[in-house]
Amino acid sequence: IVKPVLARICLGTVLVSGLISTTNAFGQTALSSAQIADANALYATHCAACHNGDRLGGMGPALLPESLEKLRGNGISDVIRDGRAATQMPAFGETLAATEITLLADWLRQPMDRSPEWGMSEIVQSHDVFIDPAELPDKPKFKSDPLNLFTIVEAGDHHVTILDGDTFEPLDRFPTRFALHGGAKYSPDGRFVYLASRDGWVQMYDLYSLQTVAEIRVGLNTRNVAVSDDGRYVMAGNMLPHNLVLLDARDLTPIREFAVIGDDGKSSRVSAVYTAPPRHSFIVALKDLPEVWEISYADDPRPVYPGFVHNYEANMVEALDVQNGPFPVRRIHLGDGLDDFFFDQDYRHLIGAARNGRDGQVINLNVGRKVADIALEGMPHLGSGITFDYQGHSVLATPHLKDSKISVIDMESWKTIKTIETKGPGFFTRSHDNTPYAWVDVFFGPDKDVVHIIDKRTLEIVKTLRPDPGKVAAHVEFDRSGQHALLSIWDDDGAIIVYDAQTFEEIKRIPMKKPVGKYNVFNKITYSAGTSH
Ligand code: DHE
Repeated sequence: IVKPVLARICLGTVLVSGLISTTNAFGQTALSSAQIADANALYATHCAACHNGDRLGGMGPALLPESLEKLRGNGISDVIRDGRAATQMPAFGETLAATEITLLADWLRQPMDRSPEWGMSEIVQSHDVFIDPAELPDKPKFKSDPLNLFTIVEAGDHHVTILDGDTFEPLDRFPTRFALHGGAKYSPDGRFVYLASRDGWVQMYDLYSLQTVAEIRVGLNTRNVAVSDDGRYVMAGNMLPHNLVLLDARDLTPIREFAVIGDDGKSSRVSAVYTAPPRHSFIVALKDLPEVWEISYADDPRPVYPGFVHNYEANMVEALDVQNGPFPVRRIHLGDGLDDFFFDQDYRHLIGAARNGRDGQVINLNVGRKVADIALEGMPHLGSGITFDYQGHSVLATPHLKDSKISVIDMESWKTIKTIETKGPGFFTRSHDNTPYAWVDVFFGPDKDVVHIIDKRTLEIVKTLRPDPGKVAAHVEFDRSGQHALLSIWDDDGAIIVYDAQTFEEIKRIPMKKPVGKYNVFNKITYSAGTSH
C-alpha cells in the first residue's frame, strides 16, 4: 500500500482564496471558481493517489458528498488534519495550512456538478470471483457448530473476525472494504455471509473454508443488503445511484438493476432493503418517496441452485419492464416517507418511522395501506427493535436515537404500553427466546458506557453494567443457545465481552479494534424474534 506523496504546497503554489460566506441551494458555503480550482489542485496532489482522481475511492474510501454525510461539523477537516488511526490515512496537519484543510473540506462537501456514473457495465467490471464456488469443500474445516459462529465487524481497522460461538476463539480475521454498514446477512443454510460497505462493495465469504469467494461494487454509496429466503439472490439498496441491484447469491453475478423512480419521475435514495421470508419478496424503504416497494422473487422460473454456471449472459436478465418481469415491483403508496422500519414476526405488518422524529405508522402489507398511527416521537431506531411475548401479547421494544427511553408497544392495539426510562438514547436492543432478559445500550450522552438489562416479564431494568468506564458499550448478540450474551466495547482499543446471560457474570474479554455489529448465524437464519433480521 503506497502512501500518498506529501508534497508541501506553499500558498504561493496553490493560492487559497479567502473563504466567502454566501451559501448555495444546499445551504452550504458556495465556493468561488478560484477556490474550486485551488481545491482541485490540492486534491490532485494530496488525495487522488489513494482516493482516486474521480473521488470514487481506491485504496482509500470514496470521497463523494454522499459518502461524507456522516462526518458532520468539522469532521472532514479533523480527519484531514489528524489522519485516521489504524488506517493508511496520514495526518496532513503538518503538510497543509489550516486554510487549505478548510478549503478541501468545504469543497468535498459541495454537491458535484455531475453525479458519477455507476451503471451495469461498471458493476460487471468490478466483479471478482476468487474461488469457483463449485470447488468449495462440503464440510467446515473446523469442529465447532457452524451455525453457532459469529461474524464480528471491526470498524477500527476494517476487518471481520469469525468467532467460534462454542469456544469463543477466533477462527479467522480478514480485511474488508472501508466502513461496512448494516447487518451481515447469511445464506439460508448459514454457509455464506454477505457484507456491504458504505462505498458500495459487497463481499461474499465462505464460512466452511474461511475464505472470501467473490466481491462486487454495486454502487457508490450503499445502504445495506438482504438475502432471499430461498438463497438465490442478494439485493443491495443504494443511496447513490438511486437504485437497487439484484445479484446471484452463488457468486454475486449481477442479474439486474431497478431504478428507484416515483410516479412523478423523481428518483429516490434507498433507506433499507429487507427480506420478508413468508412473502418470498424484498421490502424496500425509500428515503425521498412516500412509497414502500415490494419486489417478489417467487415467480422467477430459474431453479434454486441449478448448478453453478459462471456466465454473465446466462445469468443476467435483460432490462425488462419492471411490472411484467419475473421480479414485479409492487408500490405501496403512503402519506409520508419512511426511513426505518420493522416487521412483525409473520411479515404481515410493517411498522415504520419517519426521520422527522414524530410520526409512526403501521402498514398492512397484505392490503397495502396504513392501518394505524403509532406514537413514536424521539426518533425510534426501529431497525434494531425486538419482539417478545408479554402477558400473552406480542410486544415490540424499540430504542430511540433522541430520547432516553425504550418504548414497548402492543402489536395488536399498536398502543405504547410502557416507556422504560434509560440513562440516555440507545441504538440497539437484543434478546433471545431462551432468556427472560433484553439488553439495551445507551449509545449517546455521558452514560454511553453502560448497558441496561430489562426483565421481559416485568418490563423493569434489573441490572445496569458499566463494563469499561468511559468507553461506549453497545450492540449485544446472543449465542445460538441464548446462554451467553456478547457485548462490544466500541473503541479502537476495544473488546468483545462474553457474559453469562443468566447471572450477568463476565466470562471472557476478547480484544478487538472497535467491534461494532456481531451476528450469530443461527439467530439470523432462523429470524429469531430477539435479533435484527
Ligand atoms: Fe446504522 C444497521 C440506518 C448510522 C451501525 N443502520 C442499520 C440499518 C439501517 C441503518 C437502515 C439496517 C440495515 C440492515 O439490517 O441491513 N444507521 C442508519 C442510519 O440512518 C444512521 C442513523 C445514519 C447513517 O449514517 O446512515 C446510521 N449505524 C449508524 C452508525 O453511525 C453506526 C452506529 C456505526 C456505523 O458503523 O456506521 C451504525 N447500523 C449499524 C449497525 C447495524 C446498522 C452495527 C446492524 C445492526 C444489526 O444488529 O443488524
